[in-house]
Amino acid sequence: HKVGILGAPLSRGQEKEGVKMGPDALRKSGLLTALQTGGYNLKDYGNLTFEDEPKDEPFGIVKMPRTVGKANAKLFEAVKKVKADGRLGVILGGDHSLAIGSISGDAACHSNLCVVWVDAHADINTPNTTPSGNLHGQPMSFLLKELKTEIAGVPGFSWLEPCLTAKDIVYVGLRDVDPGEKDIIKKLGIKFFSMTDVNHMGIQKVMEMINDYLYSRVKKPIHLSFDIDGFDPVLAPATGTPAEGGLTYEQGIFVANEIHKTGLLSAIDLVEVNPSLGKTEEEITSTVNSGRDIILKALGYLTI
Ligand code: DIR
Ligand code: MN
Ligand code: MN
Ligand code: MN
Repeated sequence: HKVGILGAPLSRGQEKEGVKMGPDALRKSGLLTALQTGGYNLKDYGNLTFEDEPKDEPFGIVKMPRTVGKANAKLFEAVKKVKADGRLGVILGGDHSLAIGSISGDAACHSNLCVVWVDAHADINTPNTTPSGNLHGQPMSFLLKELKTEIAGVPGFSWLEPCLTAKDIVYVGLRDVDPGEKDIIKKLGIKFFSMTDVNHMGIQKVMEMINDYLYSRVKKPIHLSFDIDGFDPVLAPATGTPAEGGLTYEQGIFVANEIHKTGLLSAIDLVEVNPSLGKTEEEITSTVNSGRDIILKALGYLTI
């Protein structure tokens, strides 16, 4: 496999600075050496650098729109480059607003891209429904063609053309979804498997249904966008918005392995690892290593 690693220390999609240390923490976990030892053809594209835009006034209550927009434009170009080089993209975050640039860049090379979004949250608030104003709770609304009118006029995003339709995406692990998000998911008929669904039918059945729904009929490249808060906080506490009752280590690894087995993975985002929010060294290590293992599994790296 040809793999491209790209660090995206974006933090302005939410309010906890430490998430910009995510990429380096994941690098230090032995991710790259494992892949090299495993015989992968690896290229490290380094970490992008992002700067705050001057006078970045809120748009309505949406915070830092120009800064997040410009960072995503840069990431969009960088991911396009990784894909043009014929590599599977591994994007290390950074907060989840980076999915706007990452998925747009991936879709620019694969018009039929589909997305598996693992998260406690749906991240589909619009600038009109967002309760927090944080852009990491909104990336999906910037990516969906159906919601194009909802994001009109947000400064910093004039470069963006929505690349997905509602039927191209599936959620796994939802358990903290805002009322406005529920309305959108229902209205657009977006497929989701909440933690309640996972607990009732089992992760194996869930992945079978995702397979049937998304890519079994017509083979489509898959973008896996994995928010570390999809995991239970017992396992991954060092993250900005933890939510009780999440995926176990084994369930997360199962998701990653099922996606690997399709042979269709195009790129993976691993986001919201915030080392500064670990209360102990053990909490940091557990969070970072869980993220590292998701990436390794999705790439088919054998741990035995
Ligand atoms: C909440 C939290 N739905 C918001 N979102 C988070 O701010 O829109 N996304 N934490 O990861
Ligand atoms: Mn989340
Ligand atoms: Mn998220
Ligand atoms: Mn393989």
